[in-house]
Amino acid sequence: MGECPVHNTRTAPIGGGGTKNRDWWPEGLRLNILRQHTPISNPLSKDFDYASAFKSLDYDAVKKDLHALMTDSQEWWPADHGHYGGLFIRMAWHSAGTYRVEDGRGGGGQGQQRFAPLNSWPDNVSLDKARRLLWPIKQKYGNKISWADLMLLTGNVALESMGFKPFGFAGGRPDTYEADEAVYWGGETTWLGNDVRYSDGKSGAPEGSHGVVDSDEHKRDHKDIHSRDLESPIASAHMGLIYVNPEGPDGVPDPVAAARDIRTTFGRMAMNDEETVALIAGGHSFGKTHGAAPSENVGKEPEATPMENQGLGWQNKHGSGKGPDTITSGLEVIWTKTPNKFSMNYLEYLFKYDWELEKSPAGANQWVAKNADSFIPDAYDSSKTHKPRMLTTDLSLRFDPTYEKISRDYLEHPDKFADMFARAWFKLLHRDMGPRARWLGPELPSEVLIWEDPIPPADHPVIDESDIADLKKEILATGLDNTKYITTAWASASTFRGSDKRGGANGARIRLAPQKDWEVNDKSSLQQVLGALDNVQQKFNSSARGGKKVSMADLIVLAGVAALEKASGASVPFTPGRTDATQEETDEHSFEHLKPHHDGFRNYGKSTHRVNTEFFLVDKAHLLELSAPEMTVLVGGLRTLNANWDGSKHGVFTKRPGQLSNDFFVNLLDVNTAWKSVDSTGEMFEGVDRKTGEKKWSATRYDLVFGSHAELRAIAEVYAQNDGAEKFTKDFVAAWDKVMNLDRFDVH
Ligand code: HEB
Repeated sequence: MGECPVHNTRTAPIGGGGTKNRDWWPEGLRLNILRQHTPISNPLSKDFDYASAFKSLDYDAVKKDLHALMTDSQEWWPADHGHYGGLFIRMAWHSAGTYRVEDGRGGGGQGQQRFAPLNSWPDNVSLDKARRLLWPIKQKYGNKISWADLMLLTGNVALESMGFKPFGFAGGRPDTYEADEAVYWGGETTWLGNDVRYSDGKSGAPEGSHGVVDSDEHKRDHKDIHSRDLESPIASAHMGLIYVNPEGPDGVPDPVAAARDIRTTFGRMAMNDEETVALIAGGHSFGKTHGAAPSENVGKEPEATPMENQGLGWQNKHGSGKGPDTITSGLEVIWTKTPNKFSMNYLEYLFKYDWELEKSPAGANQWVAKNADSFIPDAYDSSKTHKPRMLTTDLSLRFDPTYEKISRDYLEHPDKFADMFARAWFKLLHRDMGPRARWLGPELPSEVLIWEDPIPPADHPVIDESDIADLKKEILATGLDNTKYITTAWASASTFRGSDKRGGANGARIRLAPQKDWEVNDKSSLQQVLGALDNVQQKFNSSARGGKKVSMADLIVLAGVAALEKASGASVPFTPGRTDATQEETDEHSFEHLKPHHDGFRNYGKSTHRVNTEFFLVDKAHLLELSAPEMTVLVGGLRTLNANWDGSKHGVFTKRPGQLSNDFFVNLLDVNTAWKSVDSTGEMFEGVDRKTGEKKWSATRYDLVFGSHAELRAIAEVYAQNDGAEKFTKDFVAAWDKVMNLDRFDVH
């Protein structure tokens, strides 16, 4: 009986095994994120529609089963204080809490907590048990409720079950069936590392953090705490954590420095100070933490645990390995006297007691109430009690001056606290769902929230085929350079991000701040387009057309369609029905996160010290839910349409700019052109005739990657071939139409 040798696919002589391109050329551009979540990885049939399946769900029955489960303690994983509520709230919060507003990725919308790396993150210890406890309910209701919805709904029901009234709930999150490779979680190669995400390499708290905090001693101003730059778009302080280290920055138990990290990370999740305090205080009004013994007792995470454990990781050798012997975070804290019932205890105790640093049984930094009686019930042994305890990050809510004001206000105004917690929790769970058109179920709140990026319903009949034909004529008769209609339509629609379903052409927010002022939208040309379309709109809307009106959002897209038809000779589909949002319906600050810093489709932006230009193109294509061929055909076509953001000629490899053609591909792949880099940064290139040396073209990395990258070149060849022109036009029009309608959840 020998030891099992080390097996891994790096060396395995099997399909998919061996040293791969990623190993040979770790710096190479990979297109893999454009190939995810295709029907090939989805076991449900192609015509399965989650929205209709959810509508047929007996929602009340699921909720009833969830309520029953809360107190149905299972021998294999017993419930603390006889209630699973705390565990389930943490599961839902960790599911949704990976969301970050900067790129809209992460979040609970795909049920990704089931897959690596999230299923195995050090912050997600024991949540494998929470999901397994839910399996009988998932099994019972099948495809009518996704894991993504079920996990979040369970968090909501947990709150209800413990006496807190949530703001509402919406279903409508279809599951994915493979690990999402698109999210940048950080560049670190060790769990809990943070050596890459802070540019200045700074970590932790200032010197001299001490062991006792009372009302004044520990209070310091923000300016005493050095800032540290968390790289974008990350929203957590360590690899493998949802937000921050509970013991304090890099383990240093300093509540004020911890507040700084909380503010940064929760801010990245789109939460302000009021929401942040409400979430932490509300969340930690329930449940307990688990650190019965040192973490050496704990085995491998789910992804690496031996097969016989069936995906249940972190096998615990300490005592029974469960119940009172559970080791999750390594901290051992019960915040309130009624961990399975909502109360104001958390905020009360936070201010009532002075706090003394201690070590948990697992050796982690935590705080115990000085001079307090021991009155908090043990989770399992009714003869035992505990003193109130807190995490370093809990004390942040008192010792950070701004958080303190908010916390005291909540303590004095329980209704305000409850209202803010309910709203922030709802936002947490729904932030990445996109517009209300995607929200399903009987528990939608009627109040419209600004972070929904609301779009008003149409208050007039929608334009029909003959209106559309007339409007196209009117648009083309304005005499404006058609290219401007194409870039504006693109600018309007391409803010969409499939990650959190924000942005897009609907609402015509390109007329509004901040979008109208973005550099990439070339203000003067945008204003010309909007002015011209305004005239068309006024004329149409004041004519007697049976009350029909055309929105600016529709007109912007239609102008792109008309211009493209003229430039291509092809007919381009158009789906009307968009409406216009107002400035009041637009959260300027939040919209700023949609601002493109790079848009390779319009040849905008270049390399940063961490990322090469062409990688940004793939990133953007992913947010636009494009495949590699769609990305390719769009870039090539837009170049011939002369649609660069600043009107430059880079990549415009054609003698007939403004006309849609496959010239970009034909000329890029022409072997008679020799390319050379013409700037020190490697961003700009010049193509010359090999024989005469005459300059033919100029190009950026966005352009040349379609000839240099072997897989993109293979696609480019298809469009450059003699039999490629017709296919090119057809594919371009289809991809264009797809982008224009990405946000039309109202029609598809
Ligand atoms: Fe929390 C728990 C941390 C926030 C809810 N938390 C917990 C813990 C920790 C933490 C460490 C423990 C785990 C174990 O089991 O051991 N948090 C934390 C932090 C933060 C938080 C650091 C930031 C600052 N939370 C939070 C929020 C929420 C929560 C926001 C919601 C809303 N948590 C929670 C709960 C719990 C916890 C419910 C309990 C669990 C149980 O009971 O199991």
